[in-house]
Amino acid sequence: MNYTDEVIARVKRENPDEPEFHQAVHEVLDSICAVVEANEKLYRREALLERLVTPERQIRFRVPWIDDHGQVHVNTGYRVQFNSAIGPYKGGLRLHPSVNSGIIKFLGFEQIFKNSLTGLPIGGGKGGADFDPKGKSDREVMLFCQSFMTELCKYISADTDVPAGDIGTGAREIGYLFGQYKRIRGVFEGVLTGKGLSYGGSPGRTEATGYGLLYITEEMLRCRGEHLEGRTVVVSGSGNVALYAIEKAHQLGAKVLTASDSDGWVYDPAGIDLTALKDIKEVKRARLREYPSYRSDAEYHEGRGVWSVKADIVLPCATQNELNLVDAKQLVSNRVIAVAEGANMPTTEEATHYLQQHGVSFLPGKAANAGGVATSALEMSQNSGRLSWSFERVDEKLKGIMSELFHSVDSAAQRYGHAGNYVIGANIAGFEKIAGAMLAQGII
Ligand code: NDP
Ligand code: 2IT
Repeated sequence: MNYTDEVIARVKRENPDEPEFHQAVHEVLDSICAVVEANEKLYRREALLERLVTPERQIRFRVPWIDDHGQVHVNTGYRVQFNSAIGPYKGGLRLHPSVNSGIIKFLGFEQIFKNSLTGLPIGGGKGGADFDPKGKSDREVMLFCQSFMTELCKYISADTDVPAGDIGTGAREIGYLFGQYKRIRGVFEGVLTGKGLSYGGSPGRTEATGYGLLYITEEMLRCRGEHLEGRTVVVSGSGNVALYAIEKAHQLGAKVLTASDSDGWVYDPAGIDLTALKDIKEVKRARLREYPSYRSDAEYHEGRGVWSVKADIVLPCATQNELNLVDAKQLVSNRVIAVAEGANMPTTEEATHYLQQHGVSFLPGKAANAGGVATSALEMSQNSGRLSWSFERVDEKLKGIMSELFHSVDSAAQRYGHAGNYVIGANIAGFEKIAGAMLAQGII
């Protein structure tokens, strides 16, 4: 068995019942084979891959909280501090009933390579809880966040581990988490990113993941002599990433036809009305089925189905494994030219291969959605310097980071004889920097 296969088998053996973690490890190790083979003796002696797939630290804790009726609930909180070779652990907190240790590990593992690709000094981490903010009052969400942070604050700080948002964790939750950290630890520091602008947040962080997704997609198209302008786009999701992906797609002259949530999806032939969508999702925290009451020509469908809509560009922005092989076949028959992942691992491995084999340009999430964490790192810089930059300055930096990121991915793919395979390019470019830093720092 070759070294990468041995390590994949070991991960499956030592982390049973964690299919998403197995999937993320398989995708990365499978695509860095050439680099590993070229350095096999050294990597084996240093157990580099075994160390890479083993989190430096995993924290799991009880989160008790009281609902509005006086009933006590208990959730499980997680923080995986995966790899600090190139900087403090950095990555979001997911609040969703599906959260478990395997999901947090897959997200933390992806984050190592994504953060490396940004070119900024941030290590990989992720956390969250199996708490569902949907349908909870503000007070219940606050009590949950305070209880969660009462435990988490023992393990994080501005220089060691800096969490941020992810599914179910937006500005409201970050505010409550920050307040509790400050209260217990007694320090006002950049321990979280995605903060409100009046207390240390960076302009542009809210928009950054969606905007960055469109900046890198445009750069990829530009290198093929094409543009977003005049193109049709399908988007899944209607949360933070999806909303600002739609906004930037429209600003760049494309037309977004769809959005979705976990109940259903909308098709708006005139282009998604972002004001309506923001009102439903950001203001009312309501369901997408309300959309046709704003736009009478739009259709709402229960269940999944955005991938059946014919368009040029596909941006999955909801959750993992939401685009499978059947969907990929549909996209290819619809003559899609590019898929760029706004979400983390939204495309299954077999769907990814099918798309690539059929000439679809495929940008993996660790490259395509890196604008969010990159801007988080810019927020950390501003906090450390006790400064605040303008939106324009942050947005310009984000554009530059996404463009450089695309070219480092593209050139890594070319260097290893896989021109145009951005999965291989992203994994190799992300890995090379991490491997070098891990080797330089000795056996830790
Ligand atoms: P939000 O919570 O703001 O939005 C998530 C969206 O996806 C909602 O529309 C939600 O619908 C839908 N969704 C979530 N889970 C499911 C599910 N199991 N099935 C169907 N639909 C689902 O999260 P974000 O927009 O922040 O995150 C979206 C994706 O982007 C995630 O994969 C996240 O890890 C990734 N990401 C986020 C970044 C960020 O900066 N926020 C940065 C990089 C990646 P509903 O409301 O019905 O649950
Ligand atoms: O998946 C991700 O990159 C995020 N949820 C953002 C992490 C961050 O620290 O901004």
